[in-house]
Amino acid sequence: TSTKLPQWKSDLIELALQSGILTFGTFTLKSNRISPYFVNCGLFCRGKSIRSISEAYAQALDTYAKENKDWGFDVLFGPAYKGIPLCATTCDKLAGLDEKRWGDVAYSYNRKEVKDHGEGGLMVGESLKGKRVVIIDDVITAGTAIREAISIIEKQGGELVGIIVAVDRQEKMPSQAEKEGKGDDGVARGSAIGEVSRETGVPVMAVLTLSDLIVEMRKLGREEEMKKMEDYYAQYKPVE
Ligand code: OMP
Repeated sequence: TSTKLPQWKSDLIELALQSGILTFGTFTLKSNRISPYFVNCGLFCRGKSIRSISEAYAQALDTYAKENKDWGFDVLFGPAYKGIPLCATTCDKLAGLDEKRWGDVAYSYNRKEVKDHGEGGLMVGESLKGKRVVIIDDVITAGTAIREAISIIEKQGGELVGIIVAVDRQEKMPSQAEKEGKGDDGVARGSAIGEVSRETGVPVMAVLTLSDLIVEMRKLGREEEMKKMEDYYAQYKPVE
């Protein structure tokens, strides 16, 4: 982790620091792991920050599509709640990048509670049935949240073709014992992102990785926090 980041990544990480999106302390994660840093994408809530992150997602998707000519998608699915503004704003940015190519891509999200009146149901926005769907989500750690989103797409009859997150924390899969709250077993395992990609056969893209965050923290001279991130990375580092 000694490489230089492109300017847009540095800018995005600095914005995340200023906005409290990337914070430091002691955080218990969904996976029960205790992390010295946390990424709260719900705080991409000001005009300039939601604009930056949605532009970054759109750029990443557009770049992937240019590099893989037979790849494309019809719907950007943002799992509730944090995926909701992300799918809508990224859809808008895609249309802005290339309306001919992306202008008909729609967004969709689920409700956490099924609505029993009006149009009813679990889903809002474009139907997923028979569509090529990309999941847009905030952070991937152990892959649990992404798996829930995948199962919604399956139930709705969509075809998953890709996954994109803002931050890949670059962590290994949890063991069964760890899932049950018994702590890390210290055994080497593959990455959450790699495992999800292998299981589904679709690309899992990330705008930023933990390595990127560490590089930027070093550049900013925030040695203490950088060291804690490096130690955490060493503990949960995946093997490929
Ligand atoms: P997994 O389900 O273990 O992949 O964890 C990802 C989810 O945890 C995200 O969708 C978030 O809800 C939450 N999370 C963050 O938002 N930021 C973090 O830095 C870490 C987590 C987390 O709990 O792992």
